[in-house]
Amino acid sequence: MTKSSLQVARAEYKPKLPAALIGNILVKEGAPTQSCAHQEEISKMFPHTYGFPVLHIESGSKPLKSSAINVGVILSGGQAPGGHNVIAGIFDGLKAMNSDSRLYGFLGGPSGLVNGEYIELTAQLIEEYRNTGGFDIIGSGRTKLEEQSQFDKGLENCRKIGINAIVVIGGDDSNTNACVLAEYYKSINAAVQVIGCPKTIDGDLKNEMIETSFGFDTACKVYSELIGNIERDALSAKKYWHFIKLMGRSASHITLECVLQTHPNYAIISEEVHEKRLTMNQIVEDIARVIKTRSDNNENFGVCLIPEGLIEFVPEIKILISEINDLLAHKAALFNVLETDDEKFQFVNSHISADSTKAFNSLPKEIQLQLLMDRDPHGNVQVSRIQTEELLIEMVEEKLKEWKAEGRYKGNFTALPNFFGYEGRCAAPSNFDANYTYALGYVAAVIIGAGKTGYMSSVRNLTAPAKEWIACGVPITMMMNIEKRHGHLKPVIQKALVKLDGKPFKEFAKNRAEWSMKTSYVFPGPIQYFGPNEVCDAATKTLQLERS
Ligand code: FBP
Repeated sequence: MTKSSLQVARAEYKPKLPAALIGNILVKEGAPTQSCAHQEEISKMFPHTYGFPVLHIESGSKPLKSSAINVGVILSGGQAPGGHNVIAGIFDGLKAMNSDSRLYGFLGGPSGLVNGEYIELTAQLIEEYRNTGGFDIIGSGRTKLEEQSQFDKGLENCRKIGINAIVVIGGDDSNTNACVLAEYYKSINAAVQVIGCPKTIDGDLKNEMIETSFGFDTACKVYSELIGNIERDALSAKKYWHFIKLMGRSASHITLECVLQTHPNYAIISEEVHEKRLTMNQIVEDIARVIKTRSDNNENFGVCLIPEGLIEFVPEIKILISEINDLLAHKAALFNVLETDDEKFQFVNSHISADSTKAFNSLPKEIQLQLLMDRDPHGNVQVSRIQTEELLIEMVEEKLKEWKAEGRYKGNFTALPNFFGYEGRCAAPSNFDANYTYALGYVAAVIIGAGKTGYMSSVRNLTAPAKEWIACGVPITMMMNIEKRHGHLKPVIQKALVKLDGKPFKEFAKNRAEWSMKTSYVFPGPIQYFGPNEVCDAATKTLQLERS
């Protein structure tokens, strides 16, 4: 493949490592840990991996050496900038401990482990991918690893290849599965370690020990650049309202971060919708109110940000989706033979509650069909395929028409829909993500070298310069609680939603009235890879505020 000039220059970038990972390394065990909730239940479910100590990785007095280890790496779920650098970090970390160690990549996500599809990740191959975006070195997939038969097949494949450790690079669900896999292998003395790495642009895998998931920084910077460009266009032309949906399947961290970077006129945060139990009609009225007030000031333009997960947080639609989920899960055979849209709508309407029927029939046909589309392998509605931005434009238009007829609104409303998601997931990692991911991979190798299993690689103190970052291994069970997922109680890593009493949301809440009326746009411009530190290396506003 032909390389762009930036790719060639970027390949030379040497990610900065925390000082503790350079030279002699010491792995120190802290005190035993507990899960963040439901300690009794979780400890019973994970008898072999529960309560492990945090591993503190510090500068030591002698080099960390290991026997030759063969490691298999899996990229799981949605792409996130920096995945290739995690792999480079694992590779360099393993080789630093023993030059005979080898790294393999399972192809196409977790299914590669089960089906025994893999390649060796050689120095030469990895060289081609350093500091690049994407997961294309081995590909990713969303196969759920949860059945014992899958674990057994995976083990058989590891034994055939001679693999002693697996690194799962994934989000909360994939790391939950990594923990279950670690527990199972330990319980049968399989001698295969399992380590996780926190990945997802959604930013919802974070807690006391994980300050952010990788990819969030770069993706938000890409979206903010695009939003800033649109804001400037809106300000120049003064004739459009831009409704921009942003990725983030459940939590609204991406939307909130982009709000803080670009100061749009309106933004919805799903967690607030949930907390205040706002109906679709209330959301629409509030957007229309801002449009009207701006229009009264002769400003018939603006920018409105919408998190893609919104639809699942609106109370009446949340109930509707859960009823449709149950219906599609339990009566799939009957539903799948229906041919026409009308047959499908009739079938749904005759199986859901009266309130949900009302909510379903209030939606335009396209959205109704989108709600009936296939679920992902984890049973989630594929919210990135639901055109919430179009839905809101249509509903706001209707509301403004009503107000016009009543003489309350005199402006012009022309809206354009946008969706930013895939534009950011494979961008070349920012300096922050390039450094962070390389360090996460290196830490994963050190944890493997220390002979541990059931841990997640963790790098903290992320608003400080990279050399001051703190490296550790965190027992995955420490992040677990019990949640109801698709009708069953399951041990899962707690998903971090936007906290309404957290500093990032409060910053938005403090300024939103002003940002909606005065045009206070900020234009962040494209990610810079070369130049002054304050331009190139800054962490997200979310991280800066959370750690301030
Ligand atoms: P992960 O949680 O696996 O990192 O994926 C996140 C995400 O990018 C969401 O923001 C989005 O809703 C989803 O993936 C889209 O998935 P797909 O590309 O499989 O349609």
